[in-house]
Amino acid sequence: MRARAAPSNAEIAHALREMAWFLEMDGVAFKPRAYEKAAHSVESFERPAAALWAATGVDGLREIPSVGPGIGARIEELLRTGKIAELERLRAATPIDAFALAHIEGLGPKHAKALYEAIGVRTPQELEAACRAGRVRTLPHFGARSETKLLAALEAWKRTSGRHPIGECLPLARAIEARLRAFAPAAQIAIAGSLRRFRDTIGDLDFVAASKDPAALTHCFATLPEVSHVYAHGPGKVLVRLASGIDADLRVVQPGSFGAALAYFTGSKDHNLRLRRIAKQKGLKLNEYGLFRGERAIAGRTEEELYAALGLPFVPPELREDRGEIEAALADRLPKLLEHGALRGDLQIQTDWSDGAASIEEMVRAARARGLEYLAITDHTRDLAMVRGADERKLLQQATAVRALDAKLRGFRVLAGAEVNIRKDGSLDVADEALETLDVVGAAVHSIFGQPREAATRRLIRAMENPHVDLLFHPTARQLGRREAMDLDFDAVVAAAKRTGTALEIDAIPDRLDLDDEHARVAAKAGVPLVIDSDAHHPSHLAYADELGVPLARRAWLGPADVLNTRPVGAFLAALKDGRSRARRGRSKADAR
Ligand code: DGT
Ligand code: CA
Ligand code: CA
Ligand code: ZN
Repeated sequence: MRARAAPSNAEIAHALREMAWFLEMDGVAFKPRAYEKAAHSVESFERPAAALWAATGVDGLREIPSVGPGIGARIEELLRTGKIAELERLRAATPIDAFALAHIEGLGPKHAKALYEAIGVRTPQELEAACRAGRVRTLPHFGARSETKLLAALEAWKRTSGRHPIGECLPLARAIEARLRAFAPAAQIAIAGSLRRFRDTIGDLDFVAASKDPAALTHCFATLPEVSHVYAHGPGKVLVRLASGIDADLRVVQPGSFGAALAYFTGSKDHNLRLRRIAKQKGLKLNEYGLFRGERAIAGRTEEELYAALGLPFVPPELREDRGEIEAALADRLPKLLEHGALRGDLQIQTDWSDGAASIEEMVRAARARGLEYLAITDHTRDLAMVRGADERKLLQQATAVRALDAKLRGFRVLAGAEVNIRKDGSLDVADEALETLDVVGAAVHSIFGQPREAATRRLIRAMENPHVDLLFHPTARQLGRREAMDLDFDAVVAAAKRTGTALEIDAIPDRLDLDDEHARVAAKAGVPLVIDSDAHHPSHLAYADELGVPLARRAWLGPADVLNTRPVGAFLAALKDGRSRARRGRSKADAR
């Protein structure tokens, strides 16, 4: 038996979100939004809420933005008792799987309640059955159309459920890795599997270790505070479930096999298969213990040694998907990939002028502390009134504030920008005259995601044809595990980006990761420039660009030359200007026709 681990910030945020959902279901005013906001800031708060509370009680919790006395008391209750009584009561009153249903795109809390009360739907599975039986279309406020939409949303949910967004897995895995290291400083320990390859969703966490005392290490792993259940515990192998609902396994091998085990459990399976075939052609045998000629191991201590013995250069984990990397390695033509630390600027930043948590100054300070050289402030515009999106007047006012700050800074540039909304027909929510005055204009879709392919494609192309638009932000508008990418003729989008000199964004905020690796690779292959942004709404979010965006770009085979914000600010702005004049030439040609 082990004492209950204190709820992590992620678990607290989870409970607060569920509160928000249930309260909204009951039609309570204002409170749901307050819980939602608090959940967001708890999640992104640097220090564990449990530690704040342990140090200074409920007052300590109020250091977290958006946590007032009411919500602070709820968090304290959760920390003290492991439960929130009101949440338990709400759950009991409407016994539905709120968390799963909340992940169905287009199904709000009120709809979920109506479905439960009318036909007893409690889970996504029951919802699907009801839709298929045609029972949803007969309900008031639901029609045949919403039934079709719900079925599509359920398909999207099924495709990703059981997999976990990388943004959730990476901090968790790193924390576990650090615990194992602290426990066994002499051992070699590594994260493997899809997480080491930086796939955007992760089935389970894989750890590989080499140690002279495997039993001690497997025991440490099985008794980690994050573990809620041990499926299997053998010599050199442990499979567990973590409290967060994610499975994890650890293999421990002898030091002479560490590289071979790491390569094997990093995968992907397809990449491994190709390696084994190459070994076979050389009369060798490859497995998780090493590369063998007969009984004798000829490599296995490190991955480098293993690839070299196969006659290959080292293949970076992000490329190991059998998407051409084996052929490239055989020809010694692996791409020179973007490296961590290569990004000099960040072009999508929200501040407290719209839905960001911090001021322009605070975001700039945090960016400098990270070693960035420039930042574009791109708050939301008019159509996003809910988050106080700016009209032309407010935009110009903000641009003036940005430029005043910029004039005071030495060795850092802050650029005036905006994240303008792309309307249904591809027009923008801000007049050209106002955009003209900005340094960086990103355009993005924030609503009406379900258009047919042709209309959606035309919509993005029209937005890019505006000569003031420099960047297309989160181009497919997907949300990981929640909303599918828009149905687009992506080749046509890429061609238009090229023609209009528009850069496409890799938005590295964990719930988007948009473009994804495959789309980004297509764009770069076509010669379209990319940018990698954090989409930060909080100073701590600035880390996403390097932490998740760079590996994603590596999975897309991108090098530094493919990414505009690896350039110093002068060269970056020159590239945008060049893009604008290209779009203008395109436009005047169209006018002449
Ligand atoms: P995931 O967990 O679904 O996100 O993806 P992975 O790649 O982490 O897959 P996982 O956890 O099933 O296994 C980790 C690695 O172990 C996998 O990438 C390759 C290796 N592996 C597992 N099972 C097999 C197998 O049957 N054959 C081969 N060649 N490799 C395997
Ligand atoms: Ca895995
Ligand atoms: Ca696994
Ligand atoms: Zn935003």
